[in-house]
Amino acid sequence: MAPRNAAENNDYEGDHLGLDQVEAIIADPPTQKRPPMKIVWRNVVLFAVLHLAAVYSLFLLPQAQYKTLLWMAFTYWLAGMGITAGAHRLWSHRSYKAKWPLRAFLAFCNCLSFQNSILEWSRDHRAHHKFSETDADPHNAKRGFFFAHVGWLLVRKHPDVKEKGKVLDLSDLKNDPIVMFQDTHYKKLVLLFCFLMPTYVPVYFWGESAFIAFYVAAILRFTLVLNATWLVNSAAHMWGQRPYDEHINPSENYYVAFCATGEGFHNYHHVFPHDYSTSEYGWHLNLTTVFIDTMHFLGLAYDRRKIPMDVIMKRKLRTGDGSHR
Ligand code: ST9
Ligand code: ZN
Ligand code: ZN
Repeated sequence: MAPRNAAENNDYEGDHLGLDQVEAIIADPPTQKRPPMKIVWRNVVLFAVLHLAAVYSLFLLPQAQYKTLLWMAFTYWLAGMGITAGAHRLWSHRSYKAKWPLRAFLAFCNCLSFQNSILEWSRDHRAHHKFSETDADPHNAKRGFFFAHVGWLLVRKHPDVKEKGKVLDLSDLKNDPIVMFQDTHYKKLVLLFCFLMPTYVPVYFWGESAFIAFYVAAILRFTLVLNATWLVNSAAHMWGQRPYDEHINPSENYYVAFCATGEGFHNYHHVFPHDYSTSEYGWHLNLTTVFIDTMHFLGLAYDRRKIPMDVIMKRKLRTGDGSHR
């Protein structure tokens, strides 16, 4: 079955700001002064150590067996699918539906990425879209590249995130037993799948040293996936073309799309957040769409939502920057 027309049943958001957002801003305009930031030193230290260890891992790459390098690439892709096809396109946006074996697989992949549980990730991401680039957006890109990239994980959240975030409806996530199981057992699952499993496989199956396997397949791969994801919040909110809406900051950034398995078409995504391809196009620089389409072929994914061409064209002509006409 072809992808479903997401414009049917009024179930897609074609505008950057919904009516409820405009009303919220009028009722409570953003304040210019922000409360002082409360730095979470534990996170600062942990992320600094992680990145130093990742740099150290780069020097170990020449000593790693080629199978370990392939394994690292494969686990990068698995962790990526847990975020892009899982937490993002399936659970945050409901841009397609998945049968339980696929949801279980994506929840497992999501543990490899260690980016907070699906429930927490999706809550923050829904806030990011609903209150985009205001203080209620957890990684508000108006606060600069560093804040949007990683700084937001090093400080307590702005009170608006918690206050305005209360209106978010998370009932669909709370009714998904796979999401709730992952949330309940999150720490153990992360230890097992983000760190132990990626280290154990190269040691057991092709005799790699545990030291190299840990640094390359766990630490370096984890740090690279984190930074590829963070680039969507930072670089893709700053640099690139804006063919769908020139009035918003999210941009079409092909470098980010490449690193983030298809998630760099961010101007399109903020205008049409319910499109399962997060892009006007299908498989172009978009391994995640290839994956979802393959799952659809296997009968595990269905009801993929796609914005019709005429809606996209009208929007480009009305609000785009002219770069894709
Ligand atoms: C990580 C996440 O890296 C990365 C996400 C990136 C998203 C990118 C999206 C782009 C599109 C997709 C691209 C994919 C590309 C993939 C490429 C792959 C190759 N709404 O959070 P707390 C309330 S994580 C409503 O503790 P603090 C709530 O009541 C890295 N309410 O705030 C909550 O209580 P509870 C690993 C909200 O204390 C309470 O506030 N993880 C919301 O200010 C407290 O929440 C870490 O390092 C909301 N949105 O602390 C952990 N938010 O939860 C880092 C909060 O009980 N995090 N509330 O319901 C922390 O340590 C803390 O969260 C903190 C803030 C210090 C940052
Ligand atoms: Zn965004
Ligand atoms: Zn999104």
